[in-house]
Amino acid sequence: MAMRLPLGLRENCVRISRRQFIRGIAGSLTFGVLSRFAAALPDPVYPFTLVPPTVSRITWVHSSGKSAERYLPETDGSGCAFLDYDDDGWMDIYLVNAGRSDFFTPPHPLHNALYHNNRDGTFTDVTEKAGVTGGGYGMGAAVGDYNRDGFPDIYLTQYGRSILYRNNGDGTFTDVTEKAGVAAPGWASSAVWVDYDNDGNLDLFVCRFGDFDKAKHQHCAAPRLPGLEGSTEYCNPGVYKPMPSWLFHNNGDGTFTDVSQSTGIADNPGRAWGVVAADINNDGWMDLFVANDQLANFLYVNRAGKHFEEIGFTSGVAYGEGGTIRSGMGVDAADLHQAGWMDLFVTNMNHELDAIYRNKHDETFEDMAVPSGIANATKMKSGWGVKFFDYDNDGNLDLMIANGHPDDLIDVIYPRVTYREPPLLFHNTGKGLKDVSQESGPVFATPMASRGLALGDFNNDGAVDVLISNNNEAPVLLRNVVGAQNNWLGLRLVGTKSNIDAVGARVTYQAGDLKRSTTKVGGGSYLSSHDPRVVLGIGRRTKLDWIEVKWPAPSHAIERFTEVPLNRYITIVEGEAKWK
Ligand SMILES: [Ca+2]
Ligand SMILES: [Ca+2]
Ligand SMILES: [Ca+2]
Ligand SMILES: [Ca+2]
Repeated sequence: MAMRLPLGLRENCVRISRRQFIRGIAGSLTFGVLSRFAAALPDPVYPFTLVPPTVSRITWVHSSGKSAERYLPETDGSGCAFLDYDDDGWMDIYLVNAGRSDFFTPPHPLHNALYHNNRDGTFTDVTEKAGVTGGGYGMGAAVGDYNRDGFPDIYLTQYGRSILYRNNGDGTFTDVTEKAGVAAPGWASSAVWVDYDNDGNLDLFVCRFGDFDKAKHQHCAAPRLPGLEGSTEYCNPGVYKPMPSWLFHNNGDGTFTDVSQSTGIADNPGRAWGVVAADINNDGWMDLFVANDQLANFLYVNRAGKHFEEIGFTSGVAYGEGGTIRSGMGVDAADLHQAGWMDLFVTNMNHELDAIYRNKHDETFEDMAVPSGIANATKMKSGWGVKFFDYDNDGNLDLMIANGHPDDLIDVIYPRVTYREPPLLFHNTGKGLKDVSQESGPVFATPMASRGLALGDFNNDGAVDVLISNNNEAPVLLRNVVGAQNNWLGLRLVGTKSNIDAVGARVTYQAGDLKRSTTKVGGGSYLSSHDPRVVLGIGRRTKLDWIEVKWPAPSHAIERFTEVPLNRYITIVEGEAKWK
């Protein structure tokens, strides 16, 4: 298949090589000549550089099956994931494709892609051998070790029927969907693994979008504008009836029970796109924040593992300014303000503004989008994948958002909004988030039809890299080139009493004057899954005085470590009182 890189990135590859070329020349010149050279050609270090497919060997390209009828799923996928499927300590990559469905018959077989990390910056496609090709119209991936064997399993969400791939531990996977009972028939979007009832096993929450199939497809005529005569546009998702999401309880024996009804999840029909699991009220029970399209967002507060109370409206996270319904897509949660409470983020469409909700410690939130500058930066953009992470390892959480308008006719319909949009990068100055996209180089000036965004340190240098999946285009792998300039410690947390992936664990650390706390949330972003490791950044400080791991329920154990190394990954197994 021909490689279709987003247009701007072809140019960027050339620009990057030219800069590297100049660096090469400069290295061979005398110091005096070098300084004159440097003065003439300022060469800023941008935080992320594109790893082109010629280098990464990731040549897989997403095909959405775009049709003249403009069936809605065509423009909403697909997602991506970082996971270490062979447990060799190096993050591999999974990419989800569209495929056969009632509205789409691919002209040639489409498949998802599992890329093995060769530990030298290149990847090898091992999809066929691994047996994770998919086969339906794929949407997203949620990775979690549901059977606690040390090998991460993949839940592939699809339009039609989703698939649970159990990792066999030998480089292959088995489709165990039927036995497990997690098919979730309908249009599944994002999913998340989280232990909602604190029994130590990872349960599965699956977002469901509205009631759509080919027979229910609605025809939405494009506005009568020159060039669009007789065209169909992607309908506003609000035309499709909302449907409830699914919650599956992990029985611990390879099977799951659908508890959507008994836990109250089924009482709330939605058009769910993104989900993140985090304990928003610090009561030890993991809650769920769900973004809905053209509907109030849901905040499911977990009442002792028995019932989820949906408090989106009363908590202040359901709507935009003045009670407007927005097009929620991606979500994330983090203790941005270092107050010990989880704040929330939602990406929305152009003119709706993304939302950044500060936790007020009483099950209510305040949207800080305007005072934080998030509103201004996201005003004309349509956001999907989003994640908080400390990309420069200075100890302060930063933020990246993947963008792109869902309607491919929007450039004609609304001249100031574009179908392809560049991602946004926000740097945390210590006082707040600053939009640094403009000064962060070609990646953040390149329009893409982005959807998924996954975090993962693929080269194990402690600088967390980013994978962005684009609709009907090649994915984009971004290497972080600034994170390793600061000092860091990477943690792989392995739960024994608590869930093995340590979802919900909280790590507090001190390095001299710097004290920070970071929480392992479940999921977040859009249709995507992330490197399960936690990286603690300490800036230029040269020693970590101590780290403290608070394991999630049921143990709630707190373990403190004082003699820890820097600039490498270590593994901490719950209850072993030592790292390795
Ligand atoms: Ca690996
Ligand atoms: Ca497993
Ligand atoms: Ca809670
Ligand atoms: Ca930072």
